[in-house]
Amino acid sequence: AGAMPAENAADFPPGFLWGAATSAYQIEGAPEADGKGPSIWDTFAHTPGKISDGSTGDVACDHYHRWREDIDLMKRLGLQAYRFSISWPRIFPEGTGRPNRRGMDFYSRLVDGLLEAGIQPYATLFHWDLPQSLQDRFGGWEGRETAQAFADYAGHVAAVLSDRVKHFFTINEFFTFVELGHQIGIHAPGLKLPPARVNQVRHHALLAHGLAVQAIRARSRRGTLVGPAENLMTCVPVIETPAHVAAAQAAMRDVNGGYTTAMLEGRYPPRWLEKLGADAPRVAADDLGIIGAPLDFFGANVYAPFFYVRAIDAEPGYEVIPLPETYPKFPHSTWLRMGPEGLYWAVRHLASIWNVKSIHVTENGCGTKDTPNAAGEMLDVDRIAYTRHYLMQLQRATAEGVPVRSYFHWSLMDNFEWADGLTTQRFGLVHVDFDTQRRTPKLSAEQYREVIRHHRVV
Ligand code: GBH
Repeated sequence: AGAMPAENAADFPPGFLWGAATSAYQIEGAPEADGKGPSIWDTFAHTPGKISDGSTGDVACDHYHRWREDIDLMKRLGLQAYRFSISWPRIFPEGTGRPNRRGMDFYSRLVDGLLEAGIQPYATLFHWDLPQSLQDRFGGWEGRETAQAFADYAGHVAAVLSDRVKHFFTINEFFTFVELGHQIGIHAPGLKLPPARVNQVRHHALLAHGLAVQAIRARSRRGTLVGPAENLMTCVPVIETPAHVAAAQAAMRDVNGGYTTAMLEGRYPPRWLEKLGADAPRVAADDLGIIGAPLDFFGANVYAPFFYVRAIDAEPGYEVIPLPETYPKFPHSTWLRMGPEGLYWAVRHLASIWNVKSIHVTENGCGTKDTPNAAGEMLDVDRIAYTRHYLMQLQRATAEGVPVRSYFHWSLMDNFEWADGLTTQRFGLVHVDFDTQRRTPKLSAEQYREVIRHHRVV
């Protein structure tokens, strides 16, 4: 027993919150209920050939009707917080105009149910399900009007919910819907625009975030907190010495130049603009001030690191090195790989480069197949190992004083994994049988419950 670690050495800080995350289109179903308008994801998923297994989000987890049962699931896991997203076309069926009371009531009931269960609600305002009408009328994010429409919607939601919801995330993962939706075309709206137009889309999305921060502050209760939920492209110093760490910081600011750096510095870094050249976006006089408005917190979705980085003498003082091949790729994903130290560096960089004072890990998790064994159990040891290793890195960060307030596992339950559909890979702690809607906690759910109970990695 003499060799046991100190009693509290592995603990997370007091008050650190444990949660799980989902998003509206991925779990709700009920695309026409209570006056909801169509979103670009309804349209995209119904376009033949876009979703690998031919599925859609028409039913998904049927959470719109089963939310009470799902809150019970959260209770059984011991969750202290739940991050969900609000479907914009449920609130404004055409993106603008008169709010749809019945759509809002759904989220109002959900929030009440969470609070009754002792679970803190964290609401994301945009997780990619843009009202189709905005796509049709303004060219979606190509139109500056969409940024203003988003702010009006965000302000309305905050006015209604901020008596009960304290944390609002503006936009989830700019990079994914901008690049995958408008450049590569594998996400809604499925466009392959030339660079100048993609850059304008990106700028409007950032502007939407900034305008929404203003609108939420103007219309919510005092004490309401707002920030983005962004997937950082995390640069890991190849060796942890001051020179390589500084090189990784410089690389970090450049590779995240179009998103995180713009929000946290209120400017596009010079090397980023240089790279865009003549394709740089049109930027109105006040835009970067709006985009760079001070935030209450930063939400980071972290799945894998992007690069290793080393210091070199030549300009720009750093060199990007591919990740080790021994950090395996997840077999059912094109992009997901192991790389736990990415979580440590993501949050450390936020605090050390940009002096962020409050960080939420808004997503972290992995996609697997999860076939039941003969006894019907899901022994998802890949998820267990993934979570353990990433949490050990997060714990190190908190022990060093990096101000991380919470961790949200992606995802509470298996759901509609965008272009991969319902069945190609599953991200849930809880298995969902999409024929019967039966929910079955996987072994990783038991692990996560014990993490929460012990407030340390298990
Ligand atoms: C998150 O994105 C999403 O927020 C969530 O909705 C989703 O279900 C979950 O993760 C699992 O996928 O195609 O090579 O350009 C995950 C992070 C980062 C994944 C960017 C897609 C693009 C890789 N995303 N990545 S590539």
